Order: sequence, then C-alpha cells, then structure tokens
Amino acid sequence: MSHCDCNRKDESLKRLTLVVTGMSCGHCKKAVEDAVKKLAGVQEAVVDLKEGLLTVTFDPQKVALTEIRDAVVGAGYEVQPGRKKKET
Ligand SMILES: [Cu+2]
Repeated sequence: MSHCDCNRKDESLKRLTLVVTGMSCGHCKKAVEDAVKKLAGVQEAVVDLKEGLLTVTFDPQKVALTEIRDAVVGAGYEVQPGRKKKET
C-alpha cells in the first residue's frame, strides 16, 4: 500500500531529554555528544551546557536508553535518574 517510506524512519525515532551532571565546558559537551552519537541507532545528540541537558534522538529498535546512559557514564559524566528535568 505504501509506495514511499521516506517518512517512516522519522516516525520510529524517539526524542528524550536527560539531565547530565558534571559537564562544565565545551569540551565536556563535545565528549558527551560524541560518546552518544557513536552508538548505532542514535541520530542526534545535543547538549545544552547551561541547563545540563542532553537531548537524544534515537531509534528505540536499535538502541536502548540504558545504552545511552552507559555511554554518558563511560565518558565520565552522570545521568540523573529523572528522565526529564522538570519545567519550572
Ligand atoms: Cu569540560
């Protein structure tokens, strides 16, 4: 039925924001982003250094949230248990 599946890829992607502690400069930002982007299934990883947030766009079929956390921890930083920082 579907003659074009170019949109399907985007629909299967998930976006999550994680609270990451320990980042203090542009080098930390890049280290976290690079570590997460290395994972298969991660399409985008963007760190907001000021807020201490990591926004990841990933394919949940290919990579688990725990793997993303492990990558951040492996780079030397910590992921807070809360999935998303509360809006205040
Ligand atoms: Cu740094």
